Amino acid sequence: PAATIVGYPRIGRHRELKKAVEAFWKGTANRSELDAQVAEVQKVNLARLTELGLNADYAIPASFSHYDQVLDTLRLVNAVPSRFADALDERGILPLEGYFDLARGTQDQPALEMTKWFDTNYHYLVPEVGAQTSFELNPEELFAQLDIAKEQGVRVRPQIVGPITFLALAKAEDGTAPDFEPLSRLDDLLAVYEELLTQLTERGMQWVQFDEPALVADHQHIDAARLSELVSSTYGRLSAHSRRPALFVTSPYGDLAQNLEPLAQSGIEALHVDSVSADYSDRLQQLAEQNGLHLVVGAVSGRNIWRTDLRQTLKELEGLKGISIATSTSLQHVPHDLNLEESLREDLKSWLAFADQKVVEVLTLARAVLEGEDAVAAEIATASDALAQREKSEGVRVQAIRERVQEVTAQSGAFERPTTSERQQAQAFLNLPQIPTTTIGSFPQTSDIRKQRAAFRAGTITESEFDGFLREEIASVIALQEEIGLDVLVHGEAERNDMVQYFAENFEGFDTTVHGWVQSYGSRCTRPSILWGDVKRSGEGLEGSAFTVPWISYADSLTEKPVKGMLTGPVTILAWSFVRDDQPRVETAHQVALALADEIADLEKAGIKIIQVDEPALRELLPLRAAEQPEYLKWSVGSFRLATSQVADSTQIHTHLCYSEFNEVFEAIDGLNADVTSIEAARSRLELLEDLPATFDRGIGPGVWDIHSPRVPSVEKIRSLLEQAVDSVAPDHLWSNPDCGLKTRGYEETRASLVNLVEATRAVREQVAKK
Ligand code: THG
Ligand code: ZN
Repeated sequence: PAATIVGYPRIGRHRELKKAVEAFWKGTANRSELDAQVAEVQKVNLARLTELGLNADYAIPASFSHYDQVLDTLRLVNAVPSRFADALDERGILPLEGYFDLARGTQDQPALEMTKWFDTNYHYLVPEVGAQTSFELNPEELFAQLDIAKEQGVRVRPQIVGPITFLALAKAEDGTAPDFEPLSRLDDLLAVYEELLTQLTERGMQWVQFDEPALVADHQHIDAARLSELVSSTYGRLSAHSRRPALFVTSPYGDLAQNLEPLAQSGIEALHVDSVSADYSDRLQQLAEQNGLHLVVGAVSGRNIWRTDLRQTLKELEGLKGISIATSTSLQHVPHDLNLEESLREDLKSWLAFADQKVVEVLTLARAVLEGEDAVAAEIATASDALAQREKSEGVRVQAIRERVQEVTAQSGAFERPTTSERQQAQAFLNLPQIPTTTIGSFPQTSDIRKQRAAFRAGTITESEFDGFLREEIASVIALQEEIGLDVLVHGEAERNDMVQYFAENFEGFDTTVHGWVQSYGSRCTRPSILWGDVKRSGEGLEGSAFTVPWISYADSLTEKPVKGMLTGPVTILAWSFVRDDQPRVETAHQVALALADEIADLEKAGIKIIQVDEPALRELLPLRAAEQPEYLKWSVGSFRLATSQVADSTQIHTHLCYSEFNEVFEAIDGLNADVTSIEAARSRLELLEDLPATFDRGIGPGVWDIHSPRVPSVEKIRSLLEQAVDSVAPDHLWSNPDCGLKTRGYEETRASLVNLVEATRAVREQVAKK
C-alpha cells in the first residue's frame, strides 16, 4: 500500500479497553464478556481506519494488545520466566489469565518489571530471559486478532516486536551467570520466528510487520558493531526462510545510523524509517532506488499532536519515487480523535492532529507522491493556512515574556546559588534532627477526594464547598503527620488531579483536553496537556499570580513543623505534555522555569522555608543516542537551576527523582544542585549509595519504603536499610523517606508504614549519636 501507519491506539475512543480489562480483573465481567468487548474495540478501530481511507490490503497493522506489545510478543514465543511457571496452562502455554499474572503480579510473585519504551511516556513489561528459557510458538491470541479482522473483511498485517528488540529489551533472568545476556539466545528465538512465518503463510498472510526500535538506540551492554552484525544475520536468516510473508521492518523513534545498510540489504521486502526523529535526507534517495526494497517513509509524527506541514514535508520527499508514506512511530502515543474534543478552542484545534487526523495526513501525502501535489492542493493550502494562523496567533509569541526570559537568563548567577556550605549554614535555623523524616508530597487520593472533585466539576457542589472540603483534607493530613512524628510535613496535594495537569491549568500557554487519553501502561492512561504558547503564571502581569501558596500557607498555619512547598519541575512538565514544536525545547523549558521561579518567590514571601521541585521525568527525555545526551543534560539541568536558583540561601530546595538507574544520572543529580534529593532506592537495595562520590556533600533521601508494593515495611527492614545507608552517607546528609508519593496507597498502610519509618529512624539516630 502507498499509505500505512506503524500502529494505532488500542485503548478505545472512550477507554473501553481500560474499562473492560479492569472489570475482568475485578471479577465483574467474565472471560466471554471481556472477549466481546475487546473484539468490539478492534472492530470499531478497523471500521474507523477503513472509513478514513486506509483501505488497501495490508495497510492496517493488527496493533491491538490487551496490555502491552512486548508482553504480547513474550506470549507469542511463550518465553515465560521460570518464576511464573504456575501461570502456564495444562498444555504449557500462557493463557490470558496467566498473561495478566505476569503483568500485574500474583500472591507469590511480583509483576514483571515495567520500564519506559524508548524515549516515550509509554511503559512496557521487561521480559526475563535466561539460559534455560524455552521458546515455543503460541500464536493463539495473534490468530484470534487476525480472525476478528477477517470477520470484518479487513486484511491486516500482524504487528510484532522484532526478535532483536525483544531480546535487547529483556533482562537476564535471576540466577543466570553474571555474563549471561539475553541476546545470546537470538538463534533459539529465531527458530520460533521462522515457525511463525510458516504458519502465517499457511493462513494466507502476505505481509508481516516486525518493529525494531532497538536499532535506533545505543545500548549500554550491547556493542554497536555487534548489533549491526546481528541485524544482517537475523534478517538475512528470516528472509531466507522458504515459506514466509513479505517482511516489513519498522525503525521508529530515531536514526538507524550504522544499522541502516545491513537492514536495507538483508533481503527484507519493506523498510520503514522515521524521518521525523532522524534526518535521513540524502540516504532516502538511495534507499528508494535500492532493488528489491520498498521504502516506507515515516513522515507524519506518531508522537506529537501538531498538524503536519504538508507543503514542507512534500518538499523533503521531492524526487522520491515509488515510496510509501507512514507515521514515524505507532500512533499509540497520541489520543484517538481530535473531533472528540468539543470544548477545545477552535483555533487551537485547527493546529492539531490526533491519531485519526494523522491517518488522513498520511493518506494525503501518499496521494501527493502518487499523483502529484496538485491532486491535494486544497489540503496543502488548508494545512499551511492553519499553521500560518498558529504562528501569529495571540499567546504563541508574547514579546514581554520572551524579553524577560532573555534578560533573566543573561544575568550572571541566574543558574547559580552560593556554595553548599554557605547554604547549609543559612539553613541551620531549621533545626532539623539528624536523619530528618519526611514524605515525597502526595498523600492517598481517596475515593472521597475524587468524588468531591467530580462533583465540583459537574457543578453539584460550589467552589467554596470544594475549597472547604480540601481544607479539611489538608488539616487531617497535617494532624496525621504530627501524630506520627514526621519532621518535615507536606499538605498532601488533595487539590491536584495530576502533577503536570495541575500546573498546565494554572499557566498560560497551555490547554488541557477532555478525551485526550494516551496509554501510559496496561490499563492506565494520562491526558497530556498541550503546551502551545508562551508560558507564564495565569493572572495579571508578566508574573501572574500564586496558586499553590494558599494551600501550602494554610497547611503551614496548622503546625509548628516546617511544611514543604510542592512544585513540579520544568523538565517533567515538558516530558508529560505535548510540547510546541516551533522552537527549541530549551526556550520553552526556560519559560516554564521562570513561571515556577515566580511561584517559588511567592512561597518564600509567604514564609515557606522548604520548597520541593520534583523532576521524576528527568531521565525520560534522555536521548537514545549517547552523543546527544550531554546537550540534553545541559538544558534540562539548566532549566531546573533557573527555576530554583533565585531563592534565599536560607531556603532549602528539595527535589525528587523517580527511578532507580541512579548511576546513569548521578551527574545530573549533582548538577541540579538541590539541597536535598530523594530518590527511589528501596527496590535496588540501596547499593547505589555506595557509588556516591565522597565529595557529595548535600542531603540525600534514599527511599526506604517501596511504595509500589502494598506491603507495610517492618521497623527492622527500614532500620537495616538506614544502617546500610549511614555506611556511605554521613548522617548529617541522610534523610529518611518513602521512595515516591503516596497518592496510590491507602490510608491504613500509609499510617502503619510511616509509623515504622519514624520508629526505625529514631533508633538509627540514637545509634549514630552514641558513636
Ligand atoms: N502524570 C503524568 N504523566 C505521567 C505520570 C503522572 N507519566 C509517567 C507516570 N506518571 C505514569 N504513571 C501513571 C500512573 C497512574 C496512572 C497513569 C500513569 C493512572 N491514570 C488513571 C487511569 O488510567 O485510570 C487516570 C488518572 C486521571 O484521572 O487523570 O492511574 O503522574 N501526566
Ligand atoms: Zn517518585
